[in-house]
Amino acid sequence: MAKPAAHELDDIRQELEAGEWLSLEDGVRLFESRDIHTLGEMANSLREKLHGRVAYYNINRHINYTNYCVLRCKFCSFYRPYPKPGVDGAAGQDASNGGYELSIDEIVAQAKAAYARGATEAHIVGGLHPKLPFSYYTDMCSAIREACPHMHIKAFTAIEIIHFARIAKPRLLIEEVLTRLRDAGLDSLPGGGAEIFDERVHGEAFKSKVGEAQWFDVHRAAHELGIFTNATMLYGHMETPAERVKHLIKLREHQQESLEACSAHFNCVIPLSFIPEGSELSHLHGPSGLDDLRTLAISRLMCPNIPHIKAFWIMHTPKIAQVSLNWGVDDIDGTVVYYDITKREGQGTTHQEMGVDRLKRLIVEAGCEPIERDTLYRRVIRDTNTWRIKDEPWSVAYDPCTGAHE
Ligand code: V47
Repeated sequence: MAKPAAHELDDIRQELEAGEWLSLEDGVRLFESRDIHTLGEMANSLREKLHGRVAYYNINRHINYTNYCVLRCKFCSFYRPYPKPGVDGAAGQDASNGGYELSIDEIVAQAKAAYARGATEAHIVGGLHPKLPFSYYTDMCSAIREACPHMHIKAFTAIEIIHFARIAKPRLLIEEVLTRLRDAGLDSLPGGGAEIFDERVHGEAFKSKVGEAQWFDVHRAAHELGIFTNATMLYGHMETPAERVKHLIKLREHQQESLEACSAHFNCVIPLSFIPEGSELSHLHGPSGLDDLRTLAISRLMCPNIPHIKAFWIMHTPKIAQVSLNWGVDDIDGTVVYYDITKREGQGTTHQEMGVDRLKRLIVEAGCEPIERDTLYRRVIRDTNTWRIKDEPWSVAYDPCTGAHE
């Protein structure tokens, strides 16, 4: 009998089956291959090896405390310049350019409302505000901790942490910033601000933002302190496939160091699909659905030592997030509720909410078992109006009827 013809991706499949890490060249070939079925199938096989048919979601609330930012990143449609005194009027909600900053009371009210509806996580990020003191951020964490004792506070990207170290009086080391925030109630760091780790892309799209070395310094310090973090990759703007693959390789190398030397590490990679609308790069198309699936699958294959791959439905759309559950992804994030940084699902409004029923339906229709997780991927167990984390002695009462989560 004739031997079946060798397939163009056979060698990559063999490397994966042997548990080897794929090279830069392998990753680029996966981006170039027209055989998207084999790519999806290989990513799904690794996903199933790690998580079976389970797919995670969570009940969370995003809070964006300000859109004032000292940076002017070309890909960002969220930032507003801080008003100059006597020119644009007073800072705050009424500023003429759409800028805002929330008071601690407003932030706590948002967190409390979500907690009362059963949310397990507050995801808090904002622009680099030129005026707010470091105490604003520690006060924010301690006030939420007091009002919502078991709510996981996942807050502040690496870029914000570096900003806090600079504005604190006297200046602080990264470790000191993290320790003070943790003492005030911070639990983990989200993965934002990584964009693409490449000098060329950095120079063109987000020149004034701190670079790769400092992003990793913050995550290294967090991991050494036992604080878990996430990692992102913002793709589909000015980068090449090779630059995406190099970014993923840097993440897995850092992860290996943390796994070997630290008590915490990256929990997940979140490839973020660039949304051009409203940004200085609005002339670009942004990634296609196929590019999204390819990038999610390749992220799974390039980073076998990072446990989870998350498709953030706000940026991928619920439809792509659902399909990606068979392309390497095991997590579609959460209820979100309000999201200011990009607007697609909400057709221009910041109210971008997905009910638990819809999250579960997307997962079940994809042939997976929906599991509610907390931020650290521990199982959340719900009764009619209490929730608890497996193996924890406490439980939280909530009222499922006060909102649209159910
Ligand atoms: O840091 C900014 C990106 C990030 C655009 O850790 C854009 O669980 C697409 O990091 N199009 C914030 N993306 C979001 C983020 C995140 C989201 C969900 C979960 C987690 C997590 C983290 O969004 C920014 C930036 O990289 N971003 N502008 C844009 N136009």
